[in-house]
Amino acid sequence: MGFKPYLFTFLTVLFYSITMAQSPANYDESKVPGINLPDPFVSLSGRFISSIEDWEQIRRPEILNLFRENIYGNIPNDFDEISFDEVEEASNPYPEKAILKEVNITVTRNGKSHTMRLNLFLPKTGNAPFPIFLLINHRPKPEDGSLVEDGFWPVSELINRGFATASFHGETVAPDDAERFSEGILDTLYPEELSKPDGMRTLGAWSWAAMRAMDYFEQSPLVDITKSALVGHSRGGKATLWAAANDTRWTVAFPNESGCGGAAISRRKYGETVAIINSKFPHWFADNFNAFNHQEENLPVDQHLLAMLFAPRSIYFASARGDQWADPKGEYISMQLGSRVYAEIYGKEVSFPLAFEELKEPIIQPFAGYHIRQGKHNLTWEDWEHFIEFVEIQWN
Ligand code: GTR
Repeated sequence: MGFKPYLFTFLTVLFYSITMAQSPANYDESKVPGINLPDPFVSLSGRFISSIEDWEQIRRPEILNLFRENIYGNIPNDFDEISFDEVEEASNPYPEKAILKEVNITVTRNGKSHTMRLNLFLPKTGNAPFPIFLLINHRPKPEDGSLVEDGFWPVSELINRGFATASFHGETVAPDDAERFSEGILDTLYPEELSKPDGMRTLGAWSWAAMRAMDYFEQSPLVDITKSALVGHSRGGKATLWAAANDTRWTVAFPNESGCGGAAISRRKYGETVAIINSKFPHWFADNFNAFNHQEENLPVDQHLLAMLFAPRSIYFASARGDQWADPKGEYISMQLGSRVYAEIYGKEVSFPLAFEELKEPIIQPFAGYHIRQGKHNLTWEDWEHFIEFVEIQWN
């Protein structure tokens, strides 16, 4: 057997990628590199952006496109047909106070179809149309067929407070699996995305699904989309950010503990890094994102710019003290910097004057908010309570 240089090169690269990706995460603030963030208010051609018109016509589309191309990939939005069919499969856990609608959303493109399931609860009392919270549920469907998970999707409490609420499971659109992720809408509806370096991957597919849910709400007389909030936890939080940055029909987004590739500033390299996430979850982001493994400083954007895409709608980030993997401080800084768009472009009073270390209470104000709670990485009723307080300020 002769010497095979290509095999040697392959093994060297493999070894290097594995060891580098496994280099331990940094949790030492003194080792966070000095960072130089892209300026939100200077366009790629060097134009200084200070008016709403320049922001909306030039800079916002430019930033959105940079995220698309380099990080999240496409969300193809063309299809031939969409239909909404109600089915009755699960039992309603709250028949006394809520109506359950199980909706099959079927999308057809080039003669092929995919059906996703949306579960919607509407209050039995009160007047339609109802404000809505949609949860992107990245967890597997419970085996016992139940729809609701205590705390994570607190349907009963949301109904008590007069909200409609819905969720879908990400796995029914794109499985959360590096081998099987295409066995959903990618293989069926958008196979050409698979060979593109900026092609849609799992997080993009979940974002696409949130848009199809919004298509349903938009035509429903029971849902008020001028009061619509998208919620997701962790990987679902990353998809929440990307979905609602693209789809301006959402009026508020709540990425909870979304961390790396979500709310946190990538250049801090604190906790999970771009190289770690791309090696553990190669199916989440566009292939182009790999170019920034260990080279976050070369990204043409950072996550504070994503927060800015919500203006003049509202955006709220949430962290947990026991979730250092997601870099809570990086999530907060991203909100502090991102919220500058409200003051500097839209002339609104929005500010986060406290340093991260000084935070004691949730910051709940018009347009932008943040909280950090005690405890571990999870989506809990405590998080939802603050989300409700926040929408009550935005929507009343
Ligand atoms: C972790 C991953 C995070 C986060 C989390 C989750 O393993 O590293 O980026 O998304 O999973 O989704 O709970």
